[in-house]
Amino acid sequence: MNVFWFLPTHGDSRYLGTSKGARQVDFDYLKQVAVSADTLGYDGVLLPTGRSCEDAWVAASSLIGVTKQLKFLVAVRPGLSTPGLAVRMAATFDRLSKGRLLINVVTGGDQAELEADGLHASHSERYEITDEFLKVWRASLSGEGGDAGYDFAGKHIQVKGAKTLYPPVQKPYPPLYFGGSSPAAHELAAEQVDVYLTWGEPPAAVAEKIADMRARAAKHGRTLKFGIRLHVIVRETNEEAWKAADELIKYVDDDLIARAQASFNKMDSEGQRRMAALHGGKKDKLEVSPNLWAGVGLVRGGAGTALVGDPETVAARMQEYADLGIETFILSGYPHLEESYRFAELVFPLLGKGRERSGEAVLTGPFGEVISNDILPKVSQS
Ligand code: FMN
Repeated sequence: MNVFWFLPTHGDSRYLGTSKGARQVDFDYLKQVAVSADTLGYDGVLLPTGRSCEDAWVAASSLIGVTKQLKFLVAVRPGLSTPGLAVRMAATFDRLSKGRLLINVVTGGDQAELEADGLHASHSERYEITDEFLKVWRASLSGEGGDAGYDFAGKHIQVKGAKTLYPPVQKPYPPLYFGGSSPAAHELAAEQVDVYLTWGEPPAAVAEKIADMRARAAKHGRTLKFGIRLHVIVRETNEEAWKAADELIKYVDDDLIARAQASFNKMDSEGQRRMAALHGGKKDKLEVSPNLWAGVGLVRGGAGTALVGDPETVAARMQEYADLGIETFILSGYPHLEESYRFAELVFPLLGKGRERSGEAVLTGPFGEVISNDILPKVSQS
């Protein structure tokens, strides 16, 4: 099981929908979250992309030097850059970080946002562009075309003699992750990506998606890996966890929910539509399957569900998804710094994760606050 955390480049807070308890997301804060994730033993961090975030590439690059093993899942938006530029950025990042880049291919589901960025294309055209972009991206990083370089003449993208003089560390290229729930997205992922990502839908819906993706991939003679993006609200008891979920949205009122949902409804993202359908814009029935809570999605676009419960419950729900074929869990909690610690402290031992458990960190001194010169903290058995 790979466990990733999330870098909150679009803001962070203790409560949703209010500036109360919010914090400045500047370099020092991102550095704290990244260093925490790295030292705690998370496998990687996801950086989102879009108008509402700091730029993912610049933010991730700034954090290479302060982290040691952490991988960066950085978004590429086909259509906003040429494949040649994207290839060079990826190869350089991978070289400078010594092989710590993962690519999240984000086609985008908000036409107005994309038009503001200069991309004028319908949902299906955007997937055509992504398809062509990835063909060029993969071929040129795989060295296709040899010394003469790679040529491609597509409907949207044409390149002549594409070459990568400074190749990435990971061969043939940093792994491609991808999320998208429309039929066009599934078809593209089946043919071209390495890891298919879904937002945190109930296990039965995730099982259907995985079955569909596996069947489509098989037609191309391929197999895929799978990942899920979820928030998590874990506390020592179930009761405390559900109380924390209520607290998280205590400043969210019906007016704010209606405005947020109206804004998300303008998008043409099938994934977003599926997220919104889970709660229907209402606060009264948010546990949409056991321990899966849709409260975050009332006012947050994209990933809108959280696993809620005590450590054993959360670990068991994760195992349920793992049994379906999910290998990578991309998690987050508010605020992201404290919750990265809380999750690692409470759930990593149950998952066999963490630096101490992997034998990477050898503890040579007392663990916990020393009580006096001759009394050390009791050694916990869990
Ligand atoms: N869309 C963004 O605009 N920015 C992101 O950072 C982003 N990250 C995503 C992460 C995950 C795990 C998933 C599943 C989706 C993400 N998306 C993001 C949305 C998809 O990339 C996709 O563009 C959108 O869902 C529209 O495609 P669809 O209609 O096929 O669902």
